[in-house]
Amino acid sequence: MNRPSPSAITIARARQMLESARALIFDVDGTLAETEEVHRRAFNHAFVQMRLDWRWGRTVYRQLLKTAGGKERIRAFDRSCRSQQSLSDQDIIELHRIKTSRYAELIASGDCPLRPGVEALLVSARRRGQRLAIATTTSLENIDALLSTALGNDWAARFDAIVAGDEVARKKPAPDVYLEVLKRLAIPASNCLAIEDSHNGSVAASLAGIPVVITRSVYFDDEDFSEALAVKDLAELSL
Ligand code: XBP
Ligand code: MG
Repeated sequence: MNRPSPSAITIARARQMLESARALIFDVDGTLAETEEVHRRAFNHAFVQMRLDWRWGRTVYRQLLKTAGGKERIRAFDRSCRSQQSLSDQDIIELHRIKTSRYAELIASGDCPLRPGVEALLVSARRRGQRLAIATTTSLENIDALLSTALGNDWAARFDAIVAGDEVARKKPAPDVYLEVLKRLAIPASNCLAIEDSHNGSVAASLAGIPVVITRSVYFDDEDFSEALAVKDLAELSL
């Protein structure tokens, strides 16, 4: 008798969790779309505009992604490359503003589509009567840039709750964004499913008591997700 492979078991289990959850809570960056490469380009654009001799290559950025939050990432990098922080909080806010503006321009070009299986899952979930939510570290501005390009200007109508990083006290891996989504949905954590791509996101959802399915993204393709169900992408779970 042919035993199912571990990946077949994982896919079957993840598919069952996706179908039976009362609400699906999506991370954004790396999960809905491979946006981190666009973020990285936008950061580098902002460094040039602010006349900083910084440039984040892919290898450095992969490490910097361990810090959730663009402003927090800039601050962490600044502290790592100088004995004391040289950028003021105002500098960081201005740098991040320039970066966010450039990110929106790059996303509007249409070069960053939703990942395989994402839109089909949003449609099938709605058809099953499931609630949909977003729990992300990025800003509402960035979510709007991505989803208005990918889903149209009425994209927000698809979601029952949308919580962005700056709306809560602590960013991932703290559970704050997920706890706020649960509050707005008024659904128990165990009846929901979080869909994530990073260790920070998996920890944040788990701390909120929410089961997690990982969809591997480019910048976290080598991450150890032994504590969660990990699939290559949501197209494997097309229902
Ligand atoms: C990923 C992040 C964000 C983005 C950059 O968020 O950590 O900080 O890298 O966006 P997600 P900002 O939880 O969606 O994976 O510069 O707006 O923070
Ligand atoms: Mg992510």
